[in-house]
Amino acid sequence: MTAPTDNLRINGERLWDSLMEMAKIGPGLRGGNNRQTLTDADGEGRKLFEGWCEASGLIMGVDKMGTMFMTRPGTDPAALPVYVGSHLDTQPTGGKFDGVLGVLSALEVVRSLNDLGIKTKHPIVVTNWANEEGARFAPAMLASGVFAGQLTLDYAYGRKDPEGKTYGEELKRIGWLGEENVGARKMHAYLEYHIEQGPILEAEKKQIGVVTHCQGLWWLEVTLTGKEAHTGSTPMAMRVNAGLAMARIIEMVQTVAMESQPGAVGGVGQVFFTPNSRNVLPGKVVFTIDIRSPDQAKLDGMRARIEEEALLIAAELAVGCTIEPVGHFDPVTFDPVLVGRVRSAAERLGYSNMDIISGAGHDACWAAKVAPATMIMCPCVDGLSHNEDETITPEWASAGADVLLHAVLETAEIVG
Ligand code: HGY
Ligand code: MN
Ligand code: MN
Repeated sequence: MTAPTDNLRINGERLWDSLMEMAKIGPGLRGGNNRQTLTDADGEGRKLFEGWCEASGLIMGVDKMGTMFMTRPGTDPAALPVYVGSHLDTQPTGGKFDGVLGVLSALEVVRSLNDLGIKTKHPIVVTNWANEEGARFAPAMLASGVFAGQLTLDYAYGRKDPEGKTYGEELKRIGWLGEENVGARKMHAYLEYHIEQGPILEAEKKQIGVVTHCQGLWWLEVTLTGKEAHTGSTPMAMRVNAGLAMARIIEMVQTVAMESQPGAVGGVGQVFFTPNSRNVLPGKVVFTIDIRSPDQAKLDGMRARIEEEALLIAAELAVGCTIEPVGHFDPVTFDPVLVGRVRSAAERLGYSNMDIISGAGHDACWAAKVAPATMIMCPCVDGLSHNEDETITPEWASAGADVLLHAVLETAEIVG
């Protein structure tokens, strides 16, 4: 017996056009995007998104972290809203779909409901979380972390980019400092659609990832203090070599991650040398270790071992070493009821699907602290993301958005 809504689909062409339109803002050097948080490009992307939402009859609210909440009213104003979204900010060499697919698919759900004249009991709020990436202002998921009460507004405002500009200053500068208190909004549920950013769905030939969990994360910022000296005239035995200590620590992180298999990753993506001159041994090296695992004990065990061994490595080279956690969340279990709705929607729509654990972190990880939350994923070509070559197909994009439409409808409750 099919329900009248079983055949509902979003408008895939309109979704793809919107994705390509947004991709024109903050272009990267190789076809991807560089629309980093609170840059002018971010501001431009926000304006485009705001205009589209206005044209769809949505009412905008912005909080003190700059997160955008675009509301489609429900029939029951007392009913808590269903929030649906992701992020429009990108990595410096980001792709066109990371985050953006989730925000614009949420808007496409609203556009489709408007086309079909469908009303829902609960309001639906299309959400663009500020600073999901944490590329310019660490940590990742900063705004959703404040929203979920895991980080303070003052801490967030004080976060600095590599040029020393603070989040608070830049938010004011681009004109997106909202008035709403962060976290004052209460959610009936939160759903996020996102590209997998890994190779599993494509390899398994599945169209939909039913996301049951997200692995936990530590970002450990290591500061090594060596002695600036001439790289030519300083004898090897006289060197206090912070660069060498960094290299040995990065090698150790790789070893710890490999010895913690299965279900563990570790690596370093960002390093700063001071004075960063070719013929000066660095006086200071600052780098961030990124370790993750879906297993709490394994994640914390990796952190403890890496901190202990890093201090030993530095001591052997007489290099000063401090380690500060600058990002963290525990492994997340998403809401089983919402996960079930995603799975049954994919089945009903005839989309191949499998349960999956998210390798990347998402705003849904913090939203899950304050409301029932879950995610939907689509494959990406070669599992590639955080790379300008990040690619999905229009068919993959639409399939996930169709599942999002059905999961949102079931959660927001169709009226009439
Ligand atoms: O780091 C992450 O997992 C996400 O891309 N911010
Ligand atoms: Mn993302
Ligand atoms: Mn990302």
